[in-house]
Amino acid sequence: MATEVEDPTKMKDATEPIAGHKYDATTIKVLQGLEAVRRRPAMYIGDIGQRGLHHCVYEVVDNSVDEAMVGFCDYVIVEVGKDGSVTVTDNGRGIPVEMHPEQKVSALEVVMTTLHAGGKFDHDSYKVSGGLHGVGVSVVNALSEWCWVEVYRDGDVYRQEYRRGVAQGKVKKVGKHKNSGTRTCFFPDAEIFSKIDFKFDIIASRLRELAFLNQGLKIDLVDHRIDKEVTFFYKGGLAAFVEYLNENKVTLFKKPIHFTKMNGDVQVEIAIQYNDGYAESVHSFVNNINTIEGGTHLTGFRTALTRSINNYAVKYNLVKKENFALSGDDSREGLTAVISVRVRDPQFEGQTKTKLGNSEVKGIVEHVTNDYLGSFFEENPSVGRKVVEKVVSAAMAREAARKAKELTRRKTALDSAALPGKLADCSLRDPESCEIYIVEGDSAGGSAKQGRDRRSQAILPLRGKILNVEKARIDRILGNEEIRTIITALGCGIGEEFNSDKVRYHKIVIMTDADIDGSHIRTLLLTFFFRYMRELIDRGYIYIAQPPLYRLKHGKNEHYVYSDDEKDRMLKQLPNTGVSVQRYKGLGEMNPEQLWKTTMDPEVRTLLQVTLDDGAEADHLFTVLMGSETKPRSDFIQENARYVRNLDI
Ligand code: 0RA
Repeated sequence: MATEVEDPTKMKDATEPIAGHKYDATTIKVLQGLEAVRRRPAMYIGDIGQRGLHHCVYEVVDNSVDEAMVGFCDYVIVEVGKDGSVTVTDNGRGIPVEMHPEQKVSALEVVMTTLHAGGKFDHDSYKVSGGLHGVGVSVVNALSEWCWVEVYRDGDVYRQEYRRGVAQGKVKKVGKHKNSGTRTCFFPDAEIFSKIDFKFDIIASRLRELAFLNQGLKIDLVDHRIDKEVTFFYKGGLAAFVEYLNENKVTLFKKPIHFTKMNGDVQVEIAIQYNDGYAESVHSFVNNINTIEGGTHLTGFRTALTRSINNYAVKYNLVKKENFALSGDDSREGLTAVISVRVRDPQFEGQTKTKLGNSEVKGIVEHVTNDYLGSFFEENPSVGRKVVEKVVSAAMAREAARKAKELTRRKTALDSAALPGKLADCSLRDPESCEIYIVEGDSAGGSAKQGRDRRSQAILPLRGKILNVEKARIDRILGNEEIRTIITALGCGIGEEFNSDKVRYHKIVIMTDADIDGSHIRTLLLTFFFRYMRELIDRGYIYIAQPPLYRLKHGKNEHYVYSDDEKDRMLKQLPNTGVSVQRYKGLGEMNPEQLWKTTMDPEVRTLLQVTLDDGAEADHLFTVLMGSETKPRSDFIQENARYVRNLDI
C-alpha cells in the first residue's frame, strides 16, 4: 500500500505541546480520558501481562472484523514487524476522516483519541458492549509508545500519528491509493506492559477462531521477526470449526449439522457433530466473543438439543422402555458443537463478564434449533438414528453405573466425607491460605510430606498414572482410584455436583518429575481438570511446580538451576574448575529439605499458573494429545516444549 512517511520512533515526545492544536476544553477532556487508561490499564484490557498485551491486537483486529460483519471487508492482514510492532490492515471502507461536527476534528482523530468513540458512526452493526473487547482502539493507542493510522478512502491516503495516545499533528493527506481500507500500526508501551513481545501462536489461535466465526473472511498472519506466515480462511464457517475440533476423532457422521438463522435482530449459527468419545465439547460465542461462562444462548441450545433427540426417539420408537427419558447429559456425550450468536445489545454477566444475560436469546436459540433439528432428523434418518443410539447408550451406561453403586452400597470415597488416607492434609482450613501438591510417586510424596509447611500445604501422592479421561466414560473415570482420591481431596465434587466454591485449596500444584513420564502425568492431570473441573483453571487455581533440573556445587556454594540455558550460563560465570553438576532425574532424588528449598518454599519457589485464553484451542490440543489416534500425538511431542513453557493451554 502507500509508502510510510517517516520513522515513527523519531516522532516528537508526547509531553511537547501538540502541533497544530489549541488546548481547549475538548483537548483537555481527551487527555484526561487517555490519562485514566494509562493510569489503570487493567481496567480496560484485563491485565498488563501477556494477556493484556495480546488483547491490544484483538482490539484492533475486532474493528476490521466489525467492518467485515457489515459486509464491507473480506480481507485482514496482521503483521508483526521486525521491530516488534503490530500492523493490522483491512480492505474495508476506511475509518471516516471528515470533520466531526461537534469536536471540530477529523472523525479518525476522534476514534483514535477518545474513549468509547467506536460505535458512534455506525448504528447498524453489532457492536460489542461488554467483555474485554470493544473498549475501543483509542485504548490501544493510549497504551502504545507510538501508533499511526493510514486510511485509504476515495483515492486518497490519510495519515495521523500518535505518541502514548496523543496526536502528533492533524490528519494529513499523504498520497494516493486506488483501494479503500484502514491500516493501523502500534508499538506497545514498555512503561505499561510487563512484556512487549508478541507470540505468534497466541495471535494465530485468535485469528483462526475469528476466521471460523466469520465465514469467508480471509485473515493472514505474517511474523516478519521469524519469517513465518499463515492464512486462515474457512468457507465452511462453524462446520469447519467443528471439523477442526473433531480432527483425529472418529465421528458418528461425516458432515457436521450446520445452520444459520435470523430471528428478528438475533442471528444464530450452530454446527454440531458427535464423536465416539465421551467428553462434551461445546463452545459458545456472542458477537465473536467466547462466552466461557455460557449464558442464555447456550441454555437455549441445550434445551432444544435434548428435546429434539427425545422427540425423534419417541416418534420412531427408538427407546424401548416407557418413561425412559434421555437426559441433557446423555445428549451431550461425545458432542462437539459451536454456537455463535450475534446480538445487537449483548448484556455480559458473570465473574469474567463472559456469560450472556439477554433473556430473549434463550427462546430464540431454542426455537430455531428445535425447528432445524426437527426437520434435519426427518430428512436424514440415518444421522438421527446414530445420534439416538449414541445418546441411548450413554443413558444406559449412566443407569447401569447408578444401579451398580446402589447395589454394592459400597461407601466409596466419593460419597463419604472422609478424606483419603494418602492425603497429608494441612492444618489451616481457609481455602485461600491452603495449597495441595499432587505429587508423582510415593517416594517424592514422602519427601514432600516431610519438607512441607504443615499449616498451609497438603500433600497428595499419586501412584503411577491416572486414567486418560479422553478415552473413558464418566463411570469408568469415577471408578479410577487415583481420580477418586483427587476428587475427594479437593472437595468440590464432580459432574452435576461440581461446585468450584467448595474447593478446599486455592492453589492446586501439580508436581511431577522432569522427564517424559512426568510430563505425561502432568498432561493427564491437566486434561482431567480441563474436562471435568474447568472452572478451577478459569479461576486460576491450577499451578505447575518448577523443580530444579540441576544442582551445581562450587566449593561450599550450591546453586539450583531450572533450565539447560541457565546451567550453561552459570557454568560460564563460575570458573570451570571444581564445579560439580548433579542432574535431577526425579523429585525422589531430593531430600525433604532440598525439595522445600527449591520447589515448595513460597518465598523462593516459582509456580507456573495454568491459564486458558482459548478454550477451543485447548480442546483441540487435548484431543490431539490424548485422543485415540496415535500419529498426531507423536507429531505433537516435538512441539511439546512450547506448551510446557508458557502453559497457556
Ligand atoms: C464506521 C463507518 C465507516 C467505516 C468504519 C466505521 C470503519 C472502521 C474501521 C476500523 C478498522 N477498520 C475499519 N473500517 C471501517 C464508513 C462509513 C462510510 O464510509 O460511509
